[in-house]
Amino acid sequence: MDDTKKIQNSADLKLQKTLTGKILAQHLVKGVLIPGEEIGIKIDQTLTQDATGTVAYLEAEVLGIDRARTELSVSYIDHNTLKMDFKNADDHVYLQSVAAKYGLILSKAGNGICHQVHLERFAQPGKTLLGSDSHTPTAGGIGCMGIGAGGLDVALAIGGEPFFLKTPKVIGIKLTGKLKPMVAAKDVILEVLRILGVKGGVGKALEYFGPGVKTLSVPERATITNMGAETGATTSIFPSDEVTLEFMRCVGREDQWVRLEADNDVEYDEIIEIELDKLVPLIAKPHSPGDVVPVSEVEGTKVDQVCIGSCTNSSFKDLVTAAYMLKGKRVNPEVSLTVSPGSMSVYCELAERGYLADLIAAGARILECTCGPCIGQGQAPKSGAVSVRTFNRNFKGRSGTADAQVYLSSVETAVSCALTGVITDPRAMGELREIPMPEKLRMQNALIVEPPGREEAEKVELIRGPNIKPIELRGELPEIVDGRVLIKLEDNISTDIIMPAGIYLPLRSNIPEYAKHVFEPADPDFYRRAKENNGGFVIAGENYGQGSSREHAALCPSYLGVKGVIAKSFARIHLANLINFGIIPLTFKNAEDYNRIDPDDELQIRTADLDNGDLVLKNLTKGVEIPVQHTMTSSEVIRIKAGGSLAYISRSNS
Ligand code: MIC
Ligand code: SF4
Repeated sequence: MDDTKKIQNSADLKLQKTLTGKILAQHLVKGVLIPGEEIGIKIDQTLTQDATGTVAYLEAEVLGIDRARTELSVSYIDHNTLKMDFKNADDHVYLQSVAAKYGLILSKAGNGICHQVHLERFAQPGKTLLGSDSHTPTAGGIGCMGIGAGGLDVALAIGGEPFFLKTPKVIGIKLTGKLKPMVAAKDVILEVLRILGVKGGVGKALEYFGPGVKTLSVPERATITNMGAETGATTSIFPSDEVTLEFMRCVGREDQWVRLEADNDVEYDEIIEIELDKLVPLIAKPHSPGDVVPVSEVEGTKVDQVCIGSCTNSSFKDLVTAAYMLKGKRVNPEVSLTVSPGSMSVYCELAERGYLADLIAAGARILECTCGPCIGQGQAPKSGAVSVRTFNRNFKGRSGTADAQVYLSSVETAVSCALTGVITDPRAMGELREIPMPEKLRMQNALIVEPPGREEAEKVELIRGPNIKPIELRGELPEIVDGRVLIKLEDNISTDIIMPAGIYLPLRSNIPEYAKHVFEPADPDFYRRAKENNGGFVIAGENYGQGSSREHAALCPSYLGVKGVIAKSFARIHLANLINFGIIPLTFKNAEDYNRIDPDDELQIRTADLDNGDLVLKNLTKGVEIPVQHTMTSSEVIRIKAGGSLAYISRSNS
């Protein structure tokens, strides 16, 4: 055996003792499990949501996919539910027709937030789940490997193709002790974010272990795995144990339970230890989920708005916690409090047990079971407002108000703020009674539509309203790729800056219209300049494209002719999306070369040079050559030269 092989085998063995490695190994169809190496894995389940789903299914049409080949695929409608005009309504009808034709389960608007519903009804320990939403790792709370991806990757997985990813390193997060009263699972993940920051998880999986694990219920674990996405991690996962079994019994799926955990002699690439009993209530300050401090540090700040819900904190336990704290009290008159239940099952249970009445009587405004304010769909704060939210993202402007100050906290902290009108450490509010979990959470089926059988499905016509425009394919790269620098950006640019959501969500299935808003929060003139220059380049700092999985953040710039992004580093999902839509992703070999490029400079690279990982970027304006590199595999280089994966696959199929 040669040396490289020996090293490979030992890396392989080490990884396979982790829970992450075990699930990857069971699903491996291509490559070797060595951190950093590309592998292909079989996907058991997929999920899409409407804001990414319409385009994913339009792409599935381009790819000629006719029927889901997964064990289970679900299409959720939970982001764009307000239907201010025909656009969203048309999208919903399209999604319903797609679900019937392709054999997908449809979760209609009002049924709940995709990750909450998936956790309750479908996620299974040991399975792989690919979702066109960055918070798909929520399913890790039940021991299911959830990974977020662009819609094209999900469409391919629906068609039975493997999903390709770089094998992650595994960080073991050891939990010891038990949380003190008024300290919540949300504080655990805020602590992880305080330690790792918003890019510390890139290329890694976060795997929880240790004696503290059994003190956390599945929904609490899911809060933690959900927000692991904010570290940039590929996935986050908890073992499947008796607590998992108890949850699966509660939702009527105990037959799907299997025990899963890492081996006793597991060796993680890195270990972070969190003593649960030492944790204090934490809060992420504006405008980054990674800017975490103890609540006590910002105590007394006046609060205008509190929002409870989102895929991070909308479980039965979360909302009963809110109801207990609010019962018989009154929300501070200067605060507007909203509550969005995570699923219809949670909502009904709250109603049946009287908790809903407690929330309403205290002055909480109950919103639909959807993403709502989290994605800027309503409840935009007043100008300059302070909003405390139990959500996972507080990027500037995401709430719909550019100068709002959004803080992220646990339900306990958020309710304390709603009652007092200022940021308050929840421990000052007294102790919370033990929350009684229902023995059974009755699943509500009124808004779930099962697909018809194959024969019926063949007769289904896809219904496309006038706002749904076909996806255009990009042409092959010319020999020389050149153009102007259209914009130069700093570190940690989120997809909310590249392709804002909020009021523009109804344009998700209309790329020509949506593209008019590319980079609008950073530079409202970008669209005009991109058009005038016939595209060009984007220069960025570290962690470019952090946040959502929305492929529109690549698809729309690609539509405007953006040719390449040269950054200090990229976020995982966005990098894949750039390749899918033909935008060349390059990084500086020397980070300080970022300073050798200015807006409007004329840049040039040779397409043939992409065959090497290292290449030269010419800055023709400044007369300098800048060494840059890429991490694309040889097959990704072929695809980018063809105008991106979508263009490549669809031309190869025809
Ligand atoms: C988000 O939280 O940013 C979203 C909206 O859920 C996105 C998906 C999208 O943009 O549609 C995500 O997290 O991937
Ligand atoms: Fe919806 Fe917010 Fe969760 Fe994204 S983060 S899926 S917008 S609730």
